[in-house]
Amino acid sequence: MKDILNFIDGEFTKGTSGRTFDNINPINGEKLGVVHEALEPEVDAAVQAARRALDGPWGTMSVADRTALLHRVADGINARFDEFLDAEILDTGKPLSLASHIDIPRGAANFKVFADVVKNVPAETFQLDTPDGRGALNYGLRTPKGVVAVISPWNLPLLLMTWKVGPALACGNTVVVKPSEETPRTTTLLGEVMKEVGMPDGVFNVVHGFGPESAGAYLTQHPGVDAITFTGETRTGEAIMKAAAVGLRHVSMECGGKNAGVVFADCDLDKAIEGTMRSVFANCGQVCLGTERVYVERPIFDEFVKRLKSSAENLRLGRPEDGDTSMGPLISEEHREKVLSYYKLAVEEGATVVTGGGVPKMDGNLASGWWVEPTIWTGLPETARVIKEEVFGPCCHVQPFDSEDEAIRMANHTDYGLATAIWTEDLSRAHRVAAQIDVGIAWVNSWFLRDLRTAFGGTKHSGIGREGGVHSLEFYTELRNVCVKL
Ligand code: NAD
Ligand code: 6OD
Repeated sequence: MKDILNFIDGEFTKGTSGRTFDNINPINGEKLGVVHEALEPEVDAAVQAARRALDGPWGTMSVADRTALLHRVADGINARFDEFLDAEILDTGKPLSLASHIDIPRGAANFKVFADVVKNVPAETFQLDTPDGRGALNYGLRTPKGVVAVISPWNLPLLLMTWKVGPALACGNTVVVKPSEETPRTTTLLGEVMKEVGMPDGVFNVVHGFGPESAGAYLTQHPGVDAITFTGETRTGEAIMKAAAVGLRHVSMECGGKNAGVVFADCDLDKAIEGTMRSVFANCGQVCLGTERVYVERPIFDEFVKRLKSSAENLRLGRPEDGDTSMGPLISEEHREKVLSYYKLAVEEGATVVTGGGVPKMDGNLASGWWVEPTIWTGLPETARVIKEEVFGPCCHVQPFDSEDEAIRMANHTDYGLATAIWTEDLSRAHRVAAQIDVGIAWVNSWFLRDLRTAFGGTKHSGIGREGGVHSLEFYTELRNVCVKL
């Protein structure tokens, strides 16, 4: 059993707190090892190391050298692909097929793509006429924000952490990362890759722990942090924004969702079922972009529910490495209690359980893991809590609608605004509906189809700001205008 350590100023360290917490395998509840918790002294050391690194070789490195180094980080992840895969699977229990196609490749791509974005985005320039006729030239100069705190969640640990670290480093910042306490492994492994590829000490630091009274709170409250980029629950985002208000630190917030799928009768039903299945059940429903509310036009409602039920009942729950496993467990016992409480609540609120709703019977030692059944409900009123609150589990409610306007109204009837998936073969309708659902990301006849150059983020309680492509540069740099009188 290998201890999981903090990574500060280029060194792996237990720190001085002496506090550890258990690293648990979600598939069977077994303890895999311990994680060394960072408290104030470790967080302070990490922030100071990150600050020093800004004044060191990292701060003076040319963009060409910096971006080349980030390409080497991506190559370093790919060179140790199987180790990253094993680490992610141990922490999350997700199917190997998912982690090997999505999580780990995206972990590497996040470094390459943003290195290339930084090299290719032109600066803005404006020529100004002046009374003497000689004029002036304005140009925008991007400088790093400084020390960036990255607070990341457990559902796509490497993918979502590097989605922030990639652009932050590409823009010349240094980072202190606080991965989720549930999933410390791949972030720690990235520390090894950073060392191998010659990243200067202090550029990438990792502190482990929880939120309140632990590494998360100490990091976001630290006055040496210039900007905070966060992915996680909306309520946590609110707490972090309060911390960031002191000293007017910049924040980027990628928070929860209660996303609607809208399925029109003119859709290609095979594609709509396949896409809705992925959007509801991928990663055991633990995807912020996932669909928890499905609105289906009445003429195909019964057929849709019948086919979705049959597909859900064909999902194979099992060990990550088994080739036919399509769904893993939830992340933790605590999260399973939360999801099961919604399963119970749905029934209390009057739902018809189409399938699932409980705990599956698993074989052998899997019986002590955090499994739940894929679940589909119908029949809830729009006022039900299960319709309004994010469950973050493998479940959805399916509801009929009779007109485009009604579908749009119901899709928008939520405090969240992250994503939607619209299923129709009528392109005019697709554009019309996409323009009217209040979200940051609208997919048409697809789901989680990502182009990292595009804006990513949410409206309402789903977040503040946009990352992706040039939008990441906007968050991770300050834009200085230089005005040169000619
Ligand atoms: P969470 O908010 O519980 O935790 C996220 C991170 O914040 C963890 O590292 C945690 O330790 C830390 N944290 C908790 N309290 C803190 C505090 N007071 N100060 C500083 N740090 C603190 O979220 P989670 O349970 O890990 O992830 C699931 C949630 O994340 C869901 O709501 C999901 O929708 C959301 N999410 C959103 C996106 C997006 O892109 N919008 C992506 C993935 C997940
Ligand atoms: O693909 C991404 O860049 C991204 N941020 C995905 C978020 C998924 C939420 O669980």
